[in-house]
Amino acid sequence: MKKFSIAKSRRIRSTPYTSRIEKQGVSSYTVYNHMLLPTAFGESLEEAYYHLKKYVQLWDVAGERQVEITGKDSAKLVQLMTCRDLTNSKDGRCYYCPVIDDKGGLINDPIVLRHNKEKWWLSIADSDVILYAKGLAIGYSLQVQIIEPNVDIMAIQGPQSYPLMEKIFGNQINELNFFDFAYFDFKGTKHLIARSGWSKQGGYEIYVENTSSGLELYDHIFEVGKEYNIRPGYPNLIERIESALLSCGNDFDNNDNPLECGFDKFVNLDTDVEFVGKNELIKIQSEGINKKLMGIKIDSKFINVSSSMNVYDLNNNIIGDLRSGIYSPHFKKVIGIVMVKKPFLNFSEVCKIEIEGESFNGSLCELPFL
Ligand code: THG
Repeated sequence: MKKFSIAKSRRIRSTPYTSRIEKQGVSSYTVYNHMLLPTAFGESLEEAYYHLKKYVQLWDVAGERQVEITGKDSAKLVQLMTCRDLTNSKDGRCYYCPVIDDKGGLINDPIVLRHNKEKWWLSIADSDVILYAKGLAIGYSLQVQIIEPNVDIMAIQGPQSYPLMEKIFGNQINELNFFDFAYFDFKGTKHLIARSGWSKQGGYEIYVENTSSGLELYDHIFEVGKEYNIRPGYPNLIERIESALLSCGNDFDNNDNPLECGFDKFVNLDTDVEFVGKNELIKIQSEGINKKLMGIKIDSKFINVSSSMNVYDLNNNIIGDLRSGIYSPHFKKVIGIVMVKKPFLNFSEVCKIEIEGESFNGSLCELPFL
């Protein structure tokens, strides 16, 4: 596949770490929330995958922007946006929350951070959630302030992130459970650190609000991290598909609802909370879904997914569309995420897909793969 360079401009925002990663050899970018997100450092995706599973990486994921909602009605607005019941949510906790519209269609799948009842961050995937939040606040006459604060996340991912972060922040950091967050001191500046990240290899995310301290911390992490074989990295396509971490805009979009995407445990329809699209989701739940995200394993060594690819049965009926896929070293075949149409949800026969002009056999499976 031909490669193209990216034309930078103010619209495609750099991050505070861009100059750092460019010195460290970043070789390609994508754009996420109108911001640069690294996708390679000269090495192959597979090399980066093995490294991530064994050591530790620092990722510039500043593109995971925060929508900050504060004020008297902030809890009400956050709840209006998500089908996950946040009534019993706690300060200092993260919540993975589907954001949906009035038709039940997915808008985003942020991590919601509850600072307190009147201060929330939505750590968003790639869509303009802030505009939706502002529209709802206007429509419902809510007393809230909505901004995109200067918060730039660096993720520390991989098994060696634990000893590395302990060395830098002390053993108090070990008290963070998965999806907890708290503030930790680095040379006199407090940084919000959550135990989270877009991999299943363990780690943390540092929500940097003070850029100059953040850059000093960035350099310090690489200095201390030498001993743990740290490298600059980025969300890894192989690892995230093996782990079935869904990607908004790739695996689902506004034409899909959370029940079709396996977000059932984050869809709370039995409580009396008010959110946009609730009646629609109740209707969908009672009538049943028309399609569902599933896994696929394909007897191929390669695939390059840059748009939906049809998956067929042996009679050339379209079973569904493949939305992400990559060769998996673990399964020794291509694995992917497919939106399967209703008649085929229990399909257990051989299916087919065309990759670069050649037909390959595959089989559907439930998610997650592992
Ligand atoms: N970290 C932060 N912000 C983000 C992401 C992130 N914003 C964009 C994007 N990633 C949002 N999407 C996800 C998807 C999955 C998870 C987090 C963010 C995730 N899921 C766990 C899982 O599926 O096992 C846990 C979900 C749960 O059980 O609560 O971590 O990565 N800051």
